[in-house]
Amino acid sequence: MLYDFFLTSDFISGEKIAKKLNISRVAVHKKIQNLRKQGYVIEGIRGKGYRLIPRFDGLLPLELKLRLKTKIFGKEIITLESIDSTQILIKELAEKGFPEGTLVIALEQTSGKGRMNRKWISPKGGLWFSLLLRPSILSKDIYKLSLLFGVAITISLEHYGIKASLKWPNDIIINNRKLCGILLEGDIELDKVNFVTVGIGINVNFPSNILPNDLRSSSISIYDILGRNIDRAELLCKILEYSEKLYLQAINEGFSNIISLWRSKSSIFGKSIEVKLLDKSIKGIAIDIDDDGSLILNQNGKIIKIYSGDVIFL
Ligand code: BT5
Repeated sequence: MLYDFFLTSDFISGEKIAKKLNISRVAVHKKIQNLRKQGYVIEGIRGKGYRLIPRFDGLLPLELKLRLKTKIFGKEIITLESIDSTQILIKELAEKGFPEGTLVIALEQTSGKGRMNRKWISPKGGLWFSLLLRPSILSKDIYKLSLLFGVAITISLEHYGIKASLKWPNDIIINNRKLCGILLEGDIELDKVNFVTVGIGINVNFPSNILPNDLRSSSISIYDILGRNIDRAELLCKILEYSEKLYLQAINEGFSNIISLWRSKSSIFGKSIEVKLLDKSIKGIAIDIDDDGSLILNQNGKIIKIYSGDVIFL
């Protein structure tokens, strides 16, 4: 593949490329124009050859596809410089019939979405993406998928020496500050799951103090923790690889391993918490998550199960 030649930062002559690919110089030129049309910046200097100018931090489709060791996740990749929300585009693609594993990445989002129409602030430097799934599972199992992705992201972060923990239902936190949010949206008819879109936002290469004032004390970024930028493409590949592994396992064998991995990576148990539901809030001690993914709470001796809500540590 032509792109392989550009994986080093050196110039490579058109002649060399033509010889290696066994094509004409004109064909090389055409292929280069084609890559440029896809958003790659390829410098061409007479007498020296061509050189790729890294622009999207390795997040362009061809670069990712070369690194990604997955079968399904990332089958189709679309990378955009800016978008309102990757969740909106992935839903449109799902409705058009794009395959399971389609991935939309944006370098920034101007209108990122959280749950219940809340905003997700998505400046440049973060990792903002949405993945399309067409799982053959029952609709009641859908939200266990957000536990699955939480586990996969937490394991991926360990590779950088980052010990994050999972906060039910969908947050990844460090020192009680939010590093990552997961948004799962399903298209369901009766009990049939047509598709699920998984939106993941991780604060990576920016200090969290650039976020709006009201988020500064409640958010954290990888940059805050490590004091340096990391290769977002590498992190994304790890997340996709781990999550695909867990996903295939869940589809074939059920979610029991994911639930127990989630338990081992959560810091919520034994803590006094308040769970905000739509119309009320409940205080109690978090005991466990059930095999169906719900939160088990001890409210003054009464054991209750909660299926959705926001947890605040007291
Ligand atoms: C979530 O919602 O945590 C899900 C966030 C999913 C974002 C991804 S990015 C790619 C994809 N495309 C999208 O448009 N969305 C997904 P929720 O649990 O409702 O949390 C939202 C709350 O988190 C907000 O109300 C803020 O308080 C806080 N928040 C917003 N932006 C943040 C950020 N960058 N870092 C930490 N906290 C943030």
